[in-house]
Amino acid sequence: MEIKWKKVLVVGLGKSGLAAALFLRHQGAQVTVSDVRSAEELAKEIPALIDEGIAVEAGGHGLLTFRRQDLIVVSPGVPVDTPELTQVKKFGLPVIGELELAAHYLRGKVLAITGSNGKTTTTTLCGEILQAGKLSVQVGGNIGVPVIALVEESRDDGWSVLEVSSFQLETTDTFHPQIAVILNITPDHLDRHGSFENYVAAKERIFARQTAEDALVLNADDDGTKGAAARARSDGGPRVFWFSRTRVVRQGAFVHEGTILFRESEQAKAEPVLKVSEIPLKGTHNVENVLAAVCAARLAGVEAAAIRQAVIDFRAVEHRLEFVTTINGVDYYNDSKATNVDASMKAIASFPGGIHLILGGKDKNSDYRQMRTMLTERVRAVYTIGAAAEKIHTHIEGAVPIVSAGTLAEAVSRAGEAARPGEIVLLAPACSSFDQFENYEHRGRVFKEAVLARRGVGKS
Ligand code: UMA
Repeated sequence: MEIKWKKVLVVGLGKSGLAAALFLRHQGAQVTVSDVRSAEELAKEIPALIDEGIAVEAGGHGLLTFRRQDLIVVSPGVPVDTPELTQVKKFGLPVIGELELAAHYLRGKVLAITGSNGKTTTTTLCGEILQAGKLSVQVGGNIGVPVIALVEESRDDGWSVLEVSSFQLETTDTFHPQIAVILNITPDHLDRHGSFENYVAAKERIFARQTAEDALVLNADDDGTKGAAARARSDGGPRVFWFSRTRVVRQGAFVHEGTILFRESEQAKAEPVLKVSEIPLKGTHNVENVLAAVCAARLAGVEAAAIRQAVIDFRAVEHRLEFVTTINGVDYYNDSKATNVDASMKAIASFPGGIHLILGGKDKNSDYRQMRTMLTERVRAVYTIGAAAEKIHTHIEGAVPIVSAGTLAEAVSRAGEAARPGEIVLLAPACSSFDQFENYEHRGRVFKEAVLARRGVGKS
């Protein structure tokens, strides 16, 4: 991709936009960034950009700014149907995402992981396993480090382990991972993609450029990913490997009599990797994440013994069913990354019962009625917060007692007071955080602070 002297607009000045703008500038492009936030809100970012000779349009997107470019690079959080983008696409102006830009420059091999849930844990785990296998590895993507920021350090003989979201995949064209993993597909981000079909289509772009030399790892226990196999195999697509918690698969990773095994091909003998009881993470969904990581890591060439040790040494990722502390016999768990209904249900299913559950935030056009049976069976009370509280109340009324808490601090306080020794207070909100917080990490930190502030409360 020849960028030198080209006029390039970067849309969105978050982590991805900032990294993309600086990268493009260093490649010799004439760069402008455009963001809907005001100059005051961008006060921290603007001076560094001006110093680099990057022009900034703050407080909104101007159609003229968009039309003057040779190329437009969009941040993942910017919808592709933003009016200015729709307009310029009509004139044939190329519009690509930050991941696509990075794909043109990234050296070495790529292991990319997508899915509605489990991406962050599986990506982190894969990174640690590849490292344990003595491979040169860097980890990034939706996990928090823009892929474009990995380009400089990437090596021809190294691996980039990338968490990739539907937002990032939607705007890719040449992105080509040697190993792609789809963990599961359940409804999420319907507000952005418009329909479940569009969301699935965005996720499936992960294997659009794969060839017979590449591998696609799919979840045999997940209805959402099954259709992908047929679509991937057509036209000389990748070899498909499966992982399953419940059945023996022809090629891939599976559980048999409490042991995780890997089989490279239908003809090969299955080799034991580790025992399910050795996995240090809670919940059956984490067994699936480990299975996916085992499969991907074996395909990348890591020996079974190194995989086993890395899994045993692995600890929960922050904000993913993270144990916070025990106060007066009550265990507090932070699953702020449970930003959709399916993730929240997986968190609930990790405990037998006695759960005081904090739900709510910014709704994503979700159906919370699916949770009713599980709430009745395992949850003592739900504490609602944020903008989605009323909708959640309507959807789950009658299934479980509901406390309208409003804020996270209030929810922690009410749940902490109600919970008896041996019970659980769980933040698994089933919504995104942007109504009350900067992001899910911020929400998780506020939760943990509120929990830790309860130490000493109720003690005589
Ligand atoms: N903006 C505009 N115009 C718009 C919309 C937004 O100018 O129409 C501006 C905002 O004012 C803001 C900037 O765009 O200044 C934000 O861009 P962004 O939302 O792409 O945020 P980044 O900081 O670049 O973070 C992105 C991912 N964010 C999203 O996909 C929403 C981060 O994933 C990711 O970690 C980061 O790139 C690095 O790769 C977060 C996320 O919530 C964790 N992801 C979703 C999820 O996991 O469910 C997909």
